[in-house]
Amino acid sequence: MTYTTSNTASAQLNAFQSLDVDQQLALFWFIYTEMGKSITPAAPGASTVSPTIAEGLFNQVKDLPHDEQLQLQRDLITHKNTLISREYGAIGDTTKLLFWYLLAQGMENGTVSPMPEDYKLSQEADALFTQIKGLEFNEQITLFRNIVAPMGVDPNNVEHDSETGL
Ligand code: 45D
Repeated sequence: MTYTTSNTASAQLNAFQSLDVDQQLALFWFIYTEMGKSITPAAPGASTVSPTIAEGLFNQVKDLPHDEQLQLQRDLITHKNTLISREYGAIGDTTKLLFWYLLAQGMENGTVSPMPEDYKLSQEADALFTQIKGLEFNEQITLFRNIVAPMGVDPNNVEHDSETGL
């Protein structure tokens, strides 16, 4: 897979990916709380998104116990070869973004395991958060798409995993 990244965004992409898994999740959550209101699933450009596919994947997650919901989000970031990771890896980048958005909404409305109330970002993650807030809206979207694109497992490009049998 190839991704196009602007120069500014790629520094932030590297910084994001160097955070540990939980800090990535936590920062992504804070990003959602910051900009969630300005995201409208009917935004222009929605043509490349497949809402039904994002919802189908989300519905599988929604029905899982809370600890498994958290684990599978960690698995997406660490590219663990699971069924959900593979399904995720097979969908388009903007649809991946919509899937994360649905997860965040689920965390807000109680269908997905929520954030602890008093969670604090690490200094590193918080510094990156400040930078991201300073980006233009379009740069932010590009960055988020580049963050979610490589997550999960590309089912066409992975070795057999004896642990999961996939
Ligand atoms: O206890 O073109 C920790 C569309 C540890 C439309 C944790 C769009 C402690 C078409 C790990 C912290 C809308 C798709 C717990 C465009 C602990 C279109 C858990 C744009 C519980 C452009 C943390 C879409 C967890 C956009 C589980 C811009 C954190 C979408 C989870 C943006 C965080 C989506 C999540 C964003 C964050 C989603 C799920 C920013 C999701 C963020």
